[in-house]
Amino acid sequence: MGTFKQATLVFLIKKSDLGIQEICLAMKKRGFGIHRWNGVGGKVEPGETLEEGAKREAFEEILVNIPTIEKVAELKFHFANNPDWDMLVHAYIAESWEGEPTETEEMRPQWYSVDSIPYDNMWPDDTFWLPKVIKGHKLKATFTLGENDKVLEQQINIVDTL
Ligand code: 6OG
Repeated sequence: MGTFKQATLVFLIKKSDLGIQEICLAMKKRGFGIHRWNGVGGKVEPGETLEEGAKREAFEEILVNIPTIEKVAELKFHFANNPDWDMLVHAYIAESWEGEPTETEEMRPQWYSVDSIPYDNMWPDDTFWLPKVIKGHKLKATFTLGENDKVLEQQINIVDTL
């Protein structure tokens, strides 16, 4: 097993009385996860908290300032063929922000209805855990990914608090 680097992942969301209706995904234009839709986020820098790192990345990647984020998942990813990539991802949602999500050199944001999330062009694990987050659950999950990022093993635990 490699060591688990810490990373963040943030989804802007629009809610109605019925729950989450829309989610802002961003197309990764370069680097790790290129050509996949995802939340915004990245590695945490020395001296910053997870939340500070999450907010910094949201500004760098889609130019929004986020006052408050809510943690919704802790995702442990083990890459069987590339243990160097192993990562513990802290995932958040944000219901309010300042500025419009804007394309940068790193990401191209787009709003999606929760009924038409482009799972075929996302990390293969997302199909297992993101629907639960959209339903309003919090969770801790572990995934092992193999060849072509295929999900080989998964365990998802719904939790009350994170
Ligand atoms: P940088 O290397 O760009 O940070 N990330 C994942 N996101 C999803 N949805 N599924 C995965 O399945 C992921 N693995 C990593 C966390 C990497 C960014 O990619 C996310 C970070 O936001 C394996 O700095």
